[in-house]
Amino acid sequence: MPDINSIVVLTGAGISAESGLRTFRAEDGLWEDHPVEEVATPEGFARDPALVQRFYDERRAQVRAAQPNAAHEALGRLDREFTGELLIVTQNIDDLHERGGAKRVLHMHGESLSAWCQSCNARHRWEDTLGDGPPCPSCGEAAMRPDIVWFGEMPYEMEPIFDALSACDLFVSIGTSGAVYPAAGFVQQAAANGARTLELNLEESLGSRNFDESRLGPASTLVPQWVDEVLAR
Ligand code: BV8
Repeated sequence: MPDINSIVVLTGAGISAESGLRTFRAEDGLWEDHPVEEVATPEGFARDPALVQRFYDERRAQVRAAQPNAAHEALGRLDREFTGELLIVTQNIDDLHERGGAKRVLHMHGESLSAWCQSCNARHRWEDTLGDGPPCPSCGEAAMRPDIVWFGEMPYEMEPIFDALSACDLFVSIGTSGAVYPAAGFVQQAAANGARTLELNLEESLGSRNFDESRLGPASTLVPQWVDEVLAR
């Protein structure tokens, strides 16, 4: 197999499922009888800010109570020991990659533990609730929203992500259904630039046919195995 000098890993909710954090499409995809796609939008926030703040306050508390699992820790080991280029692009808003030891992580859909002031545009690490309208530490206004990329909003860090996809020789997708763009299109972008593509997922996804290889099973088993393979080369 050709040398591996540059890896891009894309992760989705499935990598955090075994840490007890709910995925989007496993259950009925509803929250308080609202479709998540409706809650996770600027329109949903404008229509009912208290409902959307409650949704994210609850998930922020769940993120803080969750622990990284063997898959997050294996990617932390890869980050420490792989001497080539590595970028972990996550669609997840939890901080389990960081707590699992990974450093080269980009949160393309924002972060649960970050608050974004709509009055002065400052962003703050935030571990508590936002629903009660706390004052922004920078400007004092009660105008902070979750620092999350909602449907219809531009994902973060797209330029460094596209650069990494153009340069990588291996693209690995872990725990994502391939339902949401532009993340779901990354595999084609990497393949078009000559990268090999590998999917590690519990079940076949919407994008499985786009991968050179698909391994089905829980991330906590598949990811440590794959990291061992890469580091043994
Ligand atoms: C954009 C943050 C424009 C929120 C999320 C019409 C109008 C407007 C936009 C669109 C439109 N039609 C299409 C679009 C684009 C839209 C989109 O793709 N919609 C979909 C619904 C069709 N995308 C956007 O709006 C994006 N922005 O397009 O901007 C633009 C773009 C470029 C340039 C200019 C303008 C923004 C999308 C971001 C939305 N925010 N999250 C929050 O977290 O609350 S999306 C959310 O769902 C997640 O972040 C994630 O990205 C996404 C998909 O979820 P997954 O992570 O894949 O989780 P899922 O449950 O689906 O799957 C889990 C998988 O894990 C399963 O396959 C399962 O088998 C597996 N699994 C389960 N357990 C395990 C496991 N695998 C391994 N081990 C296990 N134990």
